[in-house]
Amino acid sequence: MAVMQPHWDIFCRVIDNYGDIGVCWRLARQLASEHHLRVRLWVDELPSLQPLCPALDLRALRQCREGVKIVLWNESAAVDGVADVIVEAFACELPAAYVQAMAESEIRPCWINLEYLTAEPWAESCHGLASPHPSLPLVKYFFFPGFSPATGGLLREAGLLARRNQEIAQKEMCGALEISLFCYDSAPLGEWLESLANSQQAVRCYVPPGKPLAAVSDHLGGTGPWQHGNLRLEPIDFLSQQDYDRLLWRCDINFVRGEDSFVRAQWAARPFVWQIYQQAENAHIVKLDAFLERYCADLAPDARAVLHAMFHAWNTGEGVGQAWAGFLAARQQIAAHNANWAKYLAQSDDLATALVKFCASKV
Ligand code: TRH
Repeated sequence: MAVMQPHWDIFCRVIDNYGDIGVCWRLARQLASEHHLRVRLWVDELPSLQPLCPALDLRALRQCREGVKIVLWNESAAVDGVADVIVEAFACELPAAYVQAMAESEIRPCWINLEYLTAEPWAESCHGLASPHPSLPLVKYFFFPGFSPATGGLLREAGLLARRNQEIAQKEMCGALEISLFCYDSAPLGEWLESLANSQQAVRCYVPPGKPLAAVSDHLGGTGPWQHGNLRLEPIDFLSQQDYDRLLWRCDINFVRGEDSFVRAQWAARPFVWQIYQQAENAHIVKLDAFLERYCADLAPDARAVLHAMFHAWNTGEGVGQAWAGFLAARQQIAAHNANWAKYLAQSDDLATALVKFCASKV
């Protein structure tokens, strides 16, 4: 007798940028391809998914892509059956009718609130906590991604690091220092671009569309490509998630932002600089420091100071020129550290596996 594949529903509301849908799309694909689950991804805005999934049909209310059923989550989306596991991404609030159907279903589904990534220690104590529904016989569990075995881990596809190593081994040298620049339009580019323009070595910087390109255009005018002293800046297309990984593996240094590209840069194990998503009252700086604390824990004080200076300069706009000079000089040491850091992170279960195990323990 054929065994029914468990059915998972992932709900995602796009707030801004590509982070929410980037995480959900990656998770959905991995659950379907590696864990053989029937996955539906409910998303309230198809255009934000399209750059990540170019084959998406913006007019289709339901469609199947890369093994995932994608449903446009709007007011009229019908609730046609409750899944075995429901992932509510980033507290996006499920439709009331769906929650009611969950409460009425014969076998209670497992309800997960997938949280944003943070290195703050409180995430470890909150990971896996149960939150009973105030009026319905339902329990929601908090699931925190993170950097330690006490959390739900990080998204990492099977064989990712082997594919990375293979690709890096085949890399053809281009002679220039290659940098990818995925940043917000608030990034403090001025001093940094001048440092690169004046560098001894030729620099080639790849600039994705949207905010990164807008930030560069603001400083240099026009739409590029630009040759600025020894620096060449090349606008590139928005890549699929797989091709974006390849770009990170190829580049000598990666500038990343938000959540998902930040994680991918850690798997790439190249030196990287993170622009964190800005929050009110500088809450993001607390998160930045919590990450630096973990990431730099095993480093000698001088290297720790270099990383601290560069990440802070990039996020506050102060002292970028000097911090960059220090970062560049410590590049080899940072690369070695990042290789160890990626190995350490890869000792924990990847997030999809951890989530599958967690849910299995709750039903
Ligand atoms: O787009 P982001 O700034 O997303 C942010 C953060 O996630 C933030 O925490 C969240 O609150 C906010 O959105 C709403 O950065 P992030 O997280 O790196 O997401 C970008 C996604 O786009 C990621 O999945 C990588 C992917 N990407 C590509 O697939 N191709 C590309 O060419 C590029 C540049 C990115």
